[in-house]
Parts: sequence; structure tokens; C-alpha cells
Amino acid sequence: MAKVNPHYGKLQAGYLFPEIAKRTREFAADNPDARVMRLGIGNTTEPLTPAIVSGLHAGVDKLASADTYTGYGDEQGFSELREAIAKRYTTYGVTLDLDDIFVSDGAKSDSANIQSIFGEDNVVAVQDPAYPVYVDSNVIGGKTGSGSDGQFDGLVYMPCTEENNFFPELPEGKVDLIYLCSPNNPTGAVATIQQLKTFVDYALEHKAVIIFDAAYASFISDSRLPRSIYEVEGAKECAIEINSFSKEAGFTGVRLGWTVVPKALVCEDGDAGEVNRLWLRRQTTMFNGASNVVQYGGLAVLTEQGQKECQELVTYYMANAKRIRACLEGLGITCFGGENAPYVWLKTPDGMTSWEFFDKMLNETHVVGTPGSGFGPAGEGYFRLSAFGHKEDIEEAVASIQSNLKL
Ligand code: PL4
Repeated sequence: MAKVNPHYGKLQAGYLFPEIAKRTREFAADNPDARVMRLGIGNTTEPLTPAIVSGLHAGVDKLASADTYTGYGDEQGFSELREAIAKRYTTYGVTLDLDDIFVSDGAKSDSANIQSIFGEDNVVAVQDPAYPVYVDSNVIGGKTGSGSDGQFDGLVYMPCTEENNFFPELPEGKVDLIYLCSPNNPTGAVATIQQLKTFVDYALEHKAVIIFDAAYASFISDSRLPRSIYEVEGAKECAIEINSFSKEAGFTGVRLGWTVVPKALVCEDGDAGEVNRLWLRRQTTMFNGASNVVQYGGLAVLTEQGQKECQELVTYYMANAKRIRACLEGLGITCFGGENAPYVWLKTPDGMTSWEFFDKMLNETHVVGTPGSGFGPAGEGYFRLSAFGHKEDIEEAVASIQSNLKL
């Protein structure tokens, strides 16, 4: 008799983003005349840039000729693309071997799947609040107990609050897998080298592994802030880094990312090379490589012209972030983030819960945001607004908030 994976039963609610989409659809159905402005899901809106479009076209053209046609490729990705990614890391002062780099279809799948190469008895620590995939994938993977009130037994929550500038203290006991995200989704906080170093030192001491999500690294404009955890000495021995072309190049629908699993990485029962081998085994068994056409697009992203154009995209979205934050602060709302990250994290007024504020914002201003509590218990009382949107739509949302939000 077949039996379902019982760990799914521990997940208390639906996945956060479909839930927001569902509530938004319901509001739109009940209010057909309202123009709903979506600043909830961090979804890119601006078209692919010319250099990238050319790269993708060239990829399609190759498939149109018998001389250049390719079918299945290496599951780890084109070696040219891995070389281009490694070259980017050299600009951070980081040297990587090509077989440390695994090209994928995006950061979401990698950040969900990476836990599967670690045993169920690992103690997992997450920043609280955090991108929900880290928690949910570990629940599904059987690395937590059951949940109540949005928290799971056996999972170590590392609160990120106003008091610690949204970067966590080290866990009190011993943990084995530590998820960090910088620039952070949802708080918009960016970790400094010193902050990351405290975690790298901890991980080296305890043979723990850090899973570092750098999906928003290209939004950092302050040159003092690290774009990769490998800028911290010793990180190659204890950290896996996940990254994405989604936000930098508008690949949210195109799908391309990469994960770095250095061969130098060690864990309690795995010598140098073992974790890299396991991820290779996992990927070659369960993944058939990113689309070849898309990888040509990725190569175009990493050219000099591609980078120049992507920087313009980032600048465009960051101007939105600035506009949103200025509007909210003008209304006396306390805000964080939005400076080296595309998310503005605001404190709900009058002690409202995150979902109460979601309803208020939607009903009064027709603007959709993301309730902070959806990212974890410490997100309660906060709300996230995304800077991804057409400038005109952001202006309209800002004007509506200014005119209609009753404070
Ligand atoms: C909604 C910290 C967004 N359906 O596009 P990917 O897979 O390369 O990257 C996904 C990702 C990875 N890591 C972090 C992220 O914030 C995201 C994307 N998050 C958001 O609004 O928080 C999109 C969410 C999408 C999803 O479930 O990822």
C-alpha cells in the first residue's frame, strides 16, 4: 500500500506566495473596479535587455542547424558559463574551480534541494524571518518535528530584529546547517564582512555548513559590503553559496541560477570533496541541466555589455525602492531595507498584525504587499513591499498610499 510523505502533513498553511495571489484574486473579484497594484511577490517586470535577447536568439539559432545543434548537456552546465561565473567571483577576490560550480534552473530549487544531501538528524537553523523555502523544504525533508503557531519543533529560529539590525546572533547550542540570506529577503538588511565572519568562525569550529543565498547580490551598491560569503576567509571550508540570474537579469521566468559547493568544504562526517560529490550525484541523478538556450542567455548576461545593461535594470528597480521608502517615511512609518536590496521592510502602524495590515493596505489603497509573519514568527508586525514593478505603477501605488492609507 502506497503511503504519502507524512512530513507534508506538518506544513500548516499553503506556500506563502500562492496564498497572497489567492487573496489578491478574491479582492479583485469582489472589487471589479479597483485597480490592484502588486508589490507583494518579488517578480521582475522590465524586459530582457538587448545583449541578453541577442544571446538567447543566438542560442535558438544554434538549435536550428545540424552543425551546431546540441541535446542533453552536462547536468552541471556549460563549462563556458561556469568559467564566466568563476570570472565574476575573481572580481570579489575569490577563486573557484569550475567543478565547484553547478548551473541550475534557479535559486529556489537549489535552496530547497540542498538539504536532501544532509541527513535527517542535522539540526537546522534559519534566520527568522526568512524566504519560506528554507523552512518548508527542511520540514518536507524530515529535519523538523511538527509545527504549531507557525513554528516547527527542532528547528532553530535565529531572530532578526530591529535590535540586532536584522542580523542574527550566533545560535546558543550546536547547530549543523545554517541558512543565511544577504541581501536579505524579506528585511532588506545586508550582512557586513564582520557579521558573516562570526558565522564562518562558528561553522568552522562546529563543522557546520552555511547555506548562503546571495540571490540579490547585484543589488548591493555599497562597495564595503560583501557580495559573496567567500569574501570571508575560511568560508570555502564551510559554506555553500546559491545565486540566481532572476533578479539581476530579469530571468524570473527564463530560469537560471547556480550553486557553489567548494571541494574544500568539510562537515562532521564528510571530508573535503564529499559534499561536492554528493551534490554532483544528486544533480546528475535528479536534474537534467538548465536549458541550453537559456545558458546562452546567461553567457550574454556575464559579458561586459550584458553587465552594463543589467546594472541599468538594477538601478531602475532601486529607484523604485527609494521612492517607496521615502513615501512611507513621509507618512511616519518606520522602514528598513530598500538601500542595497529591492525590498522595503516596514513596521506595521499601531501594533497591527501583518495580515491585518495586508487587508488594510489592500482595502484602503489597493496595494498588495507581503505580510511579514509569512516569513516566520519574528516577521509578525512587519510588512514587505517589493520594488520590482514598472516605475509608473510604483508611482501610482505610492500616490494611492499617500492619499488613501488611513493612519
Ligand atoms: C515567488 C532569497 C521572491 N514563486 O528565481 P529563483 O528561483 O532563482 O530565486 C528565487 C528566490 C531565491 N532566494 C530568495 C528569493 O527571495 C527568491 C525569490 N523570492 C519573493 O517575492 O520573495 C519570489 C517569490 C516565487 C518563489 O516561490 O520563489
